[in-house]
Amino acid sequence: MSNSRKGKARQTGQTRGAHTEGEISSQPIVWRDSLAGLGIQISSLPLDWRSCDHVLLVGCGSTYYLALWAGSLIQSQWSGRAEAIPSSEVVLFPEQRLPRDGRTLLVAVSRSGETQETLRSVEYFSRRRIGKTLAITCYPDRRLAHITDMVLSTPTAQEESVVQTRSFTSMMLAMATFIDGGIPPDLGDRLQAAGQQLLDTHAELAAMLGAELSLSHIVTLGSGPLFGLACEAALKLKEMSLTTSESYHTLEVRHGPMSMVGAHTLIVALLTREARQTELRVLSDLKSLGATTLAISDYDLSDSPHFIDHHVQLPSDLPPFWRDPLYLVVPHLLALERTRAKGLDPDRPPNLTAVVRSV
Ligand code: F1P
Repeated sequence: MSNSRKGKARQTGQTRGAHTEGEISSQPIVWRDSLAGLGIQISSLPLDWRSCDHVLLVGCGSTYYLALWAGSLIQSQWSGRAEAIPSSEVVLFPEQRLPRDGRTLLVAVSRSGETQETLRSVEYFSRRRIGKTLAITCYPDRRLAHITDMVLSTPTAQEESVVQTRSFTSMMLAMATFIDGGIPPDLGDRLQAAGQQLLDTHAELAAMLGAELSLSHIVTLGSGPLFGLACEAALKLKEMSLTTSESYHTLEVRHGPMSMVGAHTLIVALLTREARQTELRVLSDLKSLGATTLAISDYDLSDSPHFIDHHVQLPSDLPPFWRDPLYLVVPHLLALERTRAKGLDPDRPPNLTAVVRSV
């Protein structure tokens, strides 16, 4: 290829994905706006989930992973039962998957509010009259919001792209508002500042790692609620950059998947405080197999253990689960950069549509 053609190809590669890039980089301001709206909505939501016996959370793809994150968080602070399942499980196996007794709240998460499996799961649940339904969505005017009893929405997070980025992190804030029953004071400004700082500080790291195409296998790890976010990070890399990516509960990677780890593997580890020592030992094992490691934590690792190649530190002074959207910012950038480095278009992943309308 001539130099001028190469230059042109590189330029096209760089400008592809304008929607996705805009959606990723606008997250801080969109979070602040979403929180302002959610503060008003939550004040008139007529239900406290603690008054139920079960909370069942459903979604598809990204929004199922959001449900996994939330289910784990709810369960960690409650003696009732919280469970996240794909919407399709309710549609296909209702007798097995719906609680038989007690008061159940169904929380249906869907960016579009039009995914058939999620609509069908709500319709089925409502027909059974076993409890109330809540929609968490970016579209308060679409069908899901019309068929549920309650809605929390983040319309400013709507997207042009097929792949969910700011919609996901903003719906996490809707879920956090629901779990907390309100919003901590000044959170919008603080989260906006923290998000902007992450974007500014780690753009170069994401570009450098994203361009490292010899890393052809990406494994994302997370324990507890962070497992759902690890799944979402892997899905971004898969959908956008067509990279073989897998997600595991952090210690699970040692039970089989480790056989595939080597110099071609990038480990993206979302680390918890609670399991710090054990999780770091897993990273050390993976490094000794030749993997490159990227750790994302809300604690300091400046003594830089030799087995951590790259570290993203999140602020530790934000309330616990409210800061969780920050875990996804660098994985978003990494997916975007890798997609561009492969000459693909982040706005147009092959084979995917924004909404799956058939069951
Ligand atoms: C969820 C979904 C995902 C898919 C893609 C587009 O839709 O279809 O299943 O992986 O990211 O979104 P929704 O119900 O959240 O609108």
